[in-house]
Amino acid sequence: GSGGDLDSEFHSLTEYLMTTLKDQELTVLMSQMALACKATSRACAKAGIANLFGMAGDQNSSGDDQKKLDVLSNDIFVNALLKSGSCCVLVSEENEEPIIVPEKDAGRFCVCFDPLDGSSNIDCNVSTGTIFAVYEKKTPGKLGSVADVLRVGSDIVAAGYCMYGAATELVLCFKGQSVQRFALDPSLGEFVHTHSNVTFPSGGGKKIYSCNEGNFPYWDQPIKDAVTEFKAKKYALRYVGSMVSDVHRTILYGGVFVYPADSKSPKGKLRVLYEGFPMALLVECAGGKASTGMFNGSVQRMLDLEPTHVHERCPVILGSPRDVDFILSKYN
Ligand code: AHM
Ligand code: MG
Repeated sequence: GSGGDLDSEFHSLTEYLMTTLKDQELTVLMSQMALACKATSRACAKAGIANLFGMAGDQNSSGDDQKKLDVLSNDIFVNALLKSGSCCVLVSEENEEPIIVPEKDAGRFCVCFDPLDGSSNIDCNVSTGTIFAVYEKKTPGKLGSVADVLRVGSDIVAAGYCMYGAATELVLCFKGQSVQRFALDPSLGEFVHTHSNVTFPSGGGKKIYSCNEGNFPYWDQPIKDAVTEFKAKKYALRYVGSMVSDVHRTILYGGVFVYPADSKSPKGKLRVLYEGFPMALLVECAGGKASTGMFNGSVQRMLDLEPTHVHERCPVILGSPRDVDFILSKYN
């Protein structure tokens, strides 16, 4: 709309889903995802007041301490997705075992998600986010199985993240379509469509590298060489430590995000199903590249991996082709 404080024309997420998807079950699923994102956004914003900071006294599947907000947001997503009637398998970072949806509530889709990623940032009010990937069931019958989610990343039909930052933003990509941005208007309670066809800046964008450089001593020589050369080329280092924020900035400003394998964690830190894959799909749809770097003896496109376990990890190198190719050239 034009002029004034209040617009008279809105383009909402709901409108986008209903006019572009032509798939009622997927539309319902995405609406429930968006609702869960709004509820999680509200929970994060109120955490200090509602005394949600701190531990819930439990551990998650990776053995990390679980925070109250982690538990709450996981419940929010699991409940919203179960009720959607469009899911048959749910894989959450917070649940050791995949949730197989009972037949009476089951639908065609499988969702892998990290309900509140970057949880080490919660207590100091730094941005966190939700990351998710959606697959269509491939095994016969109504009941889903783990085989429906242990497959190559290029099978993903929809991926996205929601960032709980100064503003809450939802970034989405449906298979074969471009990346879309939506911002939560809290007074409207709606995600408003702000940008279509989101792409990396041409030429690679700002010269930024993003990694936990404290791990430098544990990296392989090619990663060390690449990062040392970034410094020599006067790149800026930007690292939030929340994957959603670091990837969001990388897509919008350019540069590269790296969480490589290292001698402490030979498979890297990040999870294939609900961190590596969805971000790789979004980055590729935005014209970037996503690789594992050297992993199991070869440099692999991330979306070509075939995970064998729902909580499997993989090394991550993603960003503008300029910088990803530069890093990968160090392996030649
Ligand atoms: P989490 O799922 O336990 O929150 O861990 C994932 C997070 C990512 O958001 C981030 O990219 C990475 O861990 C940061 O790790 P580190 O603290 O080792 O730099
Ligand atoms: Mg995580």
